[in-house]
Amino acid sequence: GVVEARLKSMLREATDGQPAVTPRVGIIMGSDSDLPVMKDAAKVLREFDVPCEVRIVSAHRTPEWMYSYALSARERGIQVIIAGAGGAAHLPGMVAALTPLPVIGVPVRASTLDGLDSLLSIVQMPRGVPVATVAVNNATNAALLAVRILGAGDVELLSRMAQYQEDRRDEVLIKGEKLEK
Ligand code: RP5
Repeated sequence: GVVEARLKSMLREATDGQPAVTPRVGIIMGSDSDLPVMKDAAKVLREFDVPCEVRIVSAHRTPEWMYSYALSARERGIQVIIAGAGGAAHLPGMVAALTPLPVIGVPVRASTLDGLDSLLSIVQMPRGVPVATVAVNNATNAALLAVRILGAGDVELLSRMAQYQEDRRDEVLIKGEKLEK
């Protein structure tokens, strides 16, 4: 039926549908309702000229697709995965269990419990299967961390990160100066 066809096309996408530029970062999230938060990660990566792909991958609603995505990410050239989810946020941990790639988890604040549920679901991983967890809704930091990870083997990217930090510092200093006047 319709669902099977959709599932098949999604699974195919994980292996065939390669974009022209090989994405280095995979941004995935449990639901399209996570997109308003997770789009910040794509924005930061664009600023750093790091090619990424954005996909809805649900650990609970599309487990086969999650499995296929995580297992194929490495051979498709993905180097870091950013995974956002809310509530019973199992996606980042399950993906980390399936791939040797670094996984950064973004706890998304769901409608109840203020995101504490998401945070604890993502951060409390068992020894041996790490997920680098950022603050609730902080997809920006997830992308910045991905840039730093990639920067460890990419001098050009690391100097861009140093420049980014200088720019942030200058912003604060300029604001401080304005206050003093
Ligand atoms: C999680 O459940 C998603 O990551 C999302 O944060 C939350 C709610 O999803 P929807 O019911 O809005 O699709 O799986």
